[in-house]
Amino acid sequence: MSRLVVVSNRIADPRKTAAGGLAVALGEALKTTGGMWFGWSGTVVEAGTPGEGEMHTQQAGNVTLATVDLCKEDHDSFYLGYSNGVLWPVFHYRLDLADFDAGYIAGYRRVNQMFAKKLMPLLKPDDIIWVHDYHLIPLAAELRAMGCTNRIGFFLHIPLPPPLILAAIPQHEWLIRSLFAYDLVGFQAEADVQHFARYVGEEAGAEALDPHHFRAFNRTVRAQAFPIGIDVNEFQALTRARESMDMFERMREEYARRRLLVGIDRLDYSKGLPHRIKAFRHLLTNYPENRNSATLIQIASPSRESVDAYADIRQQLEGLCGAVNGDFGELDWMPVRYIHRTVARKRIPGLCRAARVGLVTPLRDGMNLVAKEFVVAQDAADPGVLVLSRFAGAAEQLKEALLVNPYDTHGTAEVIQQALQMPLEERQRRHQKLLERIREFDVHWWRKAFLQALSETEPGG
Ligand code: ADQ
Repeated sequence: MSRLVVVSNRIADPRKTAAGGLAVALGEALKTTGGMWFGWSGTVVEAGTPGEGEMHTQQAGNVTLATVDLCKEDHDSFYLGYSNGVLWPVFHYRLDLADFDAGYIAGYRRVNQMFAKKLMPLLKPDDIIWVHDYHLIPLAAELRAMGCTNRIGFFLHIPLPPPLILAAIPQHEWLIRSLFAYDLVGFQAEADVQHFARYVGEEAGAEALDPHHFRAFNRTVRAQAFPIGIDVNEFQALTRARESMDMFERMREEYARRRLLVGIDRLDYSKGLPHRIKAFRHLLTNYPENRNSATLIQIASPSRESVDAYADIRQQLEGLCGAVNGDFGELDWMPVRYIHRTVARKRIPGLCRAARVGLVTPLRDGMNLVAKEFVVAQDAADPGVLVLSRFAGAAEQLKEALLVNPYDTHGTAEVIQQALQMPLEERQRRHQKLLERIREFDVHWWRKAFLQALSETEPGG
């Protein structure tokens, strides 16, 4: 059996169980065949030389963890700059937040070249290489330039926007040409595959050999949707564990006479948090029976705080939460409990289970795993209702959720009211359907489907 080599910007030690579902799934795949996980060490060296980074390897059972340090200049231009200041906003349709002029591209190329240079000598001829996410789009092209003929697959965790949005990135053509150095390119949703197909047809004059094979730049690539899932068994076990049950019971007691809504996100402008608070405000205004009752716990964990757009969204969100609390709060009731800290993963299922409604309303999201976790955490006998943005990749699969347009904050408030009033029988029916689909397309399905498709491609073709 071929060895698996996973490459991602951040890596997780598969021996540590605290890691989330994705790390567990990839760790498990690596353990099955033996393999290597390659990525950034997480260390930023203040005075390092650009394009140079010390490499560290350690053995975790039959998995080698190989990591490289980044110097500050590379971290600023590759990670904060091009990856999170250009690709992240544009791929989430936010051209207004992208910083195209800052010259970050050189750092992005330099770090991808360095990763390829460090990885190349570690590779064996029949290794299967699986590269993850927008930080590393040109990695296969760099490896190919060094003579690598292995099978290389790429999975994009975030959305791919339509051609005319992508075309706003000065290097758009180079980025998409880089994808043709892979044998398989996986996306989260069918919509992303369609955007890819349209881009290569309209901008690169490519030929679609069939719905999943595209020929351009003298290479053929297979492109397909592999919607990522969660580890359902792991999350159910987490739901039944003591920390989670304690959390559930405390919340149930505290909100016995009230209705709890939850939102759990990284504090990111793609997650639609200000829109969500506005919708919640409309709920209290338009449906006064929710006053002194409906309470929103919004956890927004700190993320990428040194990127300006993230500081702005935090300020905006805090203003909106404060205003709702000021206008509607009572001495013994605050409508919004906003928490800007990371909450331990072990407590999240209990919180979800205690909630009558889960609000997952991103303006754009590749998939959104919180939506799936919320469903799995519910008590099947008395389940809460998922209110889900139609612009999350998860909406293609989770049709029995209540789908909303998060930009329409009045419409969203109406749907939240519908969720709060949904009869038990309908809640059970929807929950059962959602759970079945989440279970069928779990994270193990995702990993196997992707690796199976990759192993069917012609290596280096
Ligand atoms: P993220 O944007 O980080 O991931 P998401 O899929 O919602 O988004 O969450 C990933 C994990 O982080 C989940 O397990 C969730 O429970 C956890 N998490 C989120 N907020 C948290 C908080 N405040 N406290 C504790 N844990 C929290 C990117 C893409 C997504 C895609 C994933 C996986 O943006 O669209 O679903 O990768 O491919």
